Parts: sequence; C-alpha cells; structure tokens
Amino acid sequence: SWRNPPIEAFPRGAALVYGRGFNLRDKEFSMANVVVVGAQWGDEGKGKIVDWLSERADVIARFQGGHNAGHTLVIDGKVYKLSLLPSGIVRGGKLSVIGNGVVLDPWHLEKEIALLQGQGVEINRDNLMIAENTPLILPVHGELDRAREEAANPGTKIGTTGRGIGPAYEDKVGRRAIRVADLADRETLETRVDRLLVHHDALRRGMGLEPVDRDALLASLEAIAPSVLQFAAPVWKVLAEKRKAGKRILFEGAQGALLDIDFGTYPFVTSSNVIAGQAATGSGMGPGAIDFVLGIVKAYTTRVGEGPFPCELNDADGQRLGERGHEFGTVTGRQRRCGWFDAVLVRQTCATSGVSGIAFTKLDVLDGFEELKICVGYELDGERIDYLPTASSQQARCTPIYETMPGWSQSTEGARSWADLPAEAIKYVRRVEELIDCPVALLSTSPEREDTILVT
Ligand code: 2SA
Ligand code: MG
Repeated sequence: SWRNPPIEAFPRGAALVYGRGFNLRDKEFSMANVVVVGAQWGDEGKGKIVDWLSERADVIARFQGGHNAGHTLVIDGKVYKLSLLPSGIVRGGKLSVIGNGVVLDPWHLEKEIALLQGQGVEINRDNLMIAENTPLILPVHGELDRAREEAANPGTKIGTTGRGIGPAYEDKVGRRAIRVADLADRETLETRVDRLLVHHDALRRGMGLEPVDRDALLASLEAIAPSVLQFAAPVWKVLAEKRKAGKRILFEGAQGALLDIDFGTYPFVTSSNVIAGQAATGSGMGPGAIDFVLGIVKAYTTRVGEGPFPCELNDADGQRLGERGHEFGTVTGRQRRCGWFDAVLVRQTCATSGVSGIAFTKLDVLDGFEELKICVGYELDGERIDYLPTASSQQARCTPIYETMPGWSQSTEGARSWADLPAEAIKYVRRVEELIDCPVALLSTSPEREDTILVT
C-alpha cells in the first residue's frame, strides 16, 4: 500500500527502509511532525538531513541550545553557515522558529542575519519568529564561561564552545534571566538587570573580575532590542495554529543526546535537554505533536570537548577515522576525538529520545578498513553490562567489548541504492540495527545533499 513518490522527491540514491514502522514515502509520514536529534555526541551530520527534511516541512523550529550549534548548508553551490537560525531560513516559503528552549545571543543573531542577508537570503517577520519567553545570552555569560574554563584544571574543564551557553541556562533556571519580552520595556529591563547583577557581580568579585557596568549593559540592550523584538512572537500560539491548519513542523535539534544535561555524560555535557522530549517543552507544544523521532547516527563515534568516551581510539585507526571523516568542529574548528561505533550508547540514546528510526551517516568513511569493530557491551569490574552506568567512577572503569566484522575495500561514497553497497557494508548496517534495536530509515554515503540513500 506504499505510495511511490516521484523520484525527484528524494535525494538521488537515497535508500529507504520501510515495513518496519516507518516509511518516508508514506503519506502519513509526509504529514508528520518530525523531531531530528543527534544520537551521539553531536556532529553526526544532522545538517544535511535537516536540510533535506526542511524542504518538505512548513515550519522549522529550534528548541534547545544556542549558537554553540553549527552547520554548513550547500544549496545550489552557495555555502551558508548557520549556528543559531533554523535551517529553514535559507529556503523560501518556510517559517523558521526559535523556541523558548533556546538561549539567544542578540548580537550574534544580528550578525548571523546580516551575513545571510548579504548572501541574498530574505529574513523578515513572515519567515522568522522568536519566542518571547526565550532567555538571552549576555556578554557576562560568555565571559564567565571562558573564565571558568581557563581557571579549570584538566580534570574539571568541560571543553565548552565558550559562547556563554551554560551560564545563560543557569540564569534561566535561577529565575534571573532577561528574556526577549523584557526588552520591550525600559522599566522591566532595569529591574531584570539589577536582579541579574546582584548575582553576577558577587560571582565576578569572587573570580577577580570587574563588576558589570550596569548603564553600559542597559544601553547596549536598548540598542539591540529592536533587532530582536521585530521577530518576537507567541510561538506556542503560532505553532498551535499551524498544527491545526495541518502544517508540517520539523523540530531541529542541535548537539547530541550524550550531551543532554540529564542523560548525557554529566558534567561533560551541554546545559540544555537535547533529547527529543525537549522539542515539546522547548517550543510550547505537547508531546502528542510529535509523530516521528529521527535519530542521526554516525557510522563511528566522535566527541569534541572533554569527558568519558569508552571507545576512543588513540591509534592509527582513530587518526584515520578523523582524517577520512574531516572531523573538525564547524563552530570552533576543534579536532574531534574518534572511535569505533558504540552500539551500547546509541541503543541508550534511541531509548531516551524514543527514536523511531535512524539516519545512518558517513558510512563511506569506513571504506577500506580491513576490519571494523563495534562495541556491543562494556566490561565493568569483571562483569558484562549493556548500558553506560551513571556514576563517573564506573564510567571510567568501563572497557568496551568489541565484535569484529570484516570491512570492505570498495568505495561506498555516493552509493545510491542497496545494490551499490558491498555485502559487508550491508551486513554492518544490519548488525547496527540489531544492536541498537532501531531501524535504519536513511543511509547517507557522502556529504553531498543529493547522495542520501533511501533504504528499501
Ligand atoms: P557548551 O558550549 O556549554 O554547549 O559546551 C558543552 C559541551 O557540549 C559540547 N558541544 C558540542 N559538541 C559538538 N558539536 C557542537 N557544536 C559545534 C558543531 C562544535 C564546534 O556543531 O560543530 O564547532 O566545536 C557542540 N556544542 C557544544 C562541547 O564540546 C562541550 O563538550
Ligand atoms: Mg556540528
């Protein structure tokens, strides 16, 4: 009963799995609201998949994180760099939404918008809305973030992006944040700033930093206010109306589930909930609005920043994964740590995010390895376990149990159907599905947008 769409509706060579609860060609899916989340430590290749899906959505919403995310979109040969704005912004006729779960740096917003406008992208109130209850990232947050990282010793450094993300979320939860709506009224703004500075000046004194110049901060907030307020909207209401009108909403996650503030490798995490449930609270919709959760999973594992990484390889194989996979951060340019595929972690994140199907990316990076390893469990104090324990001391003692699979010598780069893949590659993908207990919905074999495979 599957309806086959016109072939140009899909990226060339995209492979699609169906019959196991998910079908990209299904009418139901084409009407579905989809959440895209990274299912590892970020940098799974979300950008390309989100871009592909955003073409088919009416509304694209960010629901967590800030300008610590980063991806590059290449559309018709033009390169766009996004870190705060939803991917839909570069496409005409879409509404992009920044939800309340995001922390927003207004000066960065202004810069990112100006850069895109310089490239001919139209950005106005019709295609960009920012939730009025979104907390702001202020210069004090970035300063604090960087000062703490500098002061930290190797064991406590988080390896943040230095963009003030953590401190901004602290102030949100501490009920002293300045939110978008506060920018509209001088009196409110003063009250908010004073409340905020009681906390920050005390903190800064303890760190040997100068107190904040209250008047200068107020003046700069007043100066930037119009460029944010022009996009301010009751996003929860707009989304409810869109949903009622049958519009399709794509929730665009940033970072990855192992960086989640609750379920990640705490404290080496980002300061927001990254898992799929956050799409609801971070935008103002109920969980029932989510029809499908697409987890993005890379064919091996990487991590940028500090923290536990059981499968990390400090050898030639790790080096090779990093080189073949161009594993450098888009925001900070940092080199990423690399290791074999960790099925234990991905099974765990598929559970915590309720992943319906995964997009499996960068399979081509594994081309040419004689043997591939997959982590299928950990050994902890002489016992085998099948999940990552919460206690840091236990995490540190976990050693990966690997299963070895034969590699393939042919190139899978740009493969566009199962038939283009060597038997060993298909076996690898199928074994991953078994181990993570989740079907592969999409397979991506090159950075080109057109080289996504629909698995059939
Ligand atoms: P932060 O700045 O407080 O969010 O940092 C806390 C941890 O979260 C990690 N983190 C990320 N990891 C991967 N990718 C991220 N975004 C950029 C990208 C990264 C870059 O998409 O390429 O360019 O370096 C991202 N953002 C935060 C961070 O490394 C810390 O471990
Ligand atoms: Mg990235």
